[in-house]
Amino acid sequence: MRIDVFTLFPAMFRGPLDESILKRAQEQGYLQVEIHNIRDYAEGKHRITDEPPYGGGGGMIMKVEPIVRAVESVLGDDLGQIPVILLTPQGRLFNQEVARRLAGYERLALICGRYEGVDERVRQLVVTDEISIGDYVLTGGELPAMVVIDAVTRLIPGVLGARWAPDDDSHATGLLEYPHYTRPSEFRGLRVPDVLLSGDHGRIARWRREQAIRRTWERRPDLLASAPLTDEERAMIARWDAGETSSETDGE
Ligand code: 9D3
Repeated sequence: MRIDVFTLFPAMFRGPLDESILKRAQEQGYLQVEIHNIRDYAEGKHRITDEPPYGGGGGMIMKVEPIVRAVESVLGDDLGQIPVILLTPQGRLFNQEVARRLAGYERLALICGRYEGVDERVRQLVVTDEISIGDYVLTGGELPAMVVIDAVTRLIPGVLGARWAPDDDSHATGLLEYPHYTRPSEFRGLRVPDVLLSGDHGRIARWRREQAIRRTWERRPDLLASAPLTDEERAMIARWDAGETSSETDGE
């Protein structure tokens, strides 16, 4: 996949893209990220990229010409075939389903909003989708663009290695993860649950499943409505809802 990023702060992308899985995905040819400085497409002695809004109101607005010139010159004839995504607080909320959809494209373009936002004509001329990563206020679209790149890249077949199926992870099963442990088996008096040392893979799988459901019930009950659960599992949740304590269900 090739991702073209349009930003006023290209240096922000260096660190995250040059480490770990994103770095390896680029080295191995699964991912190509091209960072474009919108300022390079601004004209005039001062290469101005933002101006105060018509009608007043304070703050600054990103000018239309540099952004449209940048996107048109990089995408060329492919404009119209490639999703051009504006990162903005006004966008649709990003989630795993959106990540999976975007991972199906061979190319994406991401425009990072800054200041109070972009001139509305950017939307009319080049933007096909708008994404927000959540209901909190950031300083611009750069960190959100990195979030999108990260979430999409790990879904590209081969990036996580053949042994790892990304659909095993929590937001794909619809549940939070069960508790994980590794050596040592005891640390400061805290023991790893015996079941995990038992070697009984059937029991381990049942314990993990129940823990995942329990954790989701405690922390993210909203996820349970759409999680794929058996009738038996729904009955177990109903007992928890009815006020049964965990000590009553923990003992075997
Ligand atoms: C007073 C109205 N503000 C909107 C909440 C103005 C405003 C604040 C922050 C306009 C832009 C920004 C910068 N944020 C982004 O560009 C942004 C963002 C975010 O702030 N939260 C979650 N996702 C995103 S994607 C882009």
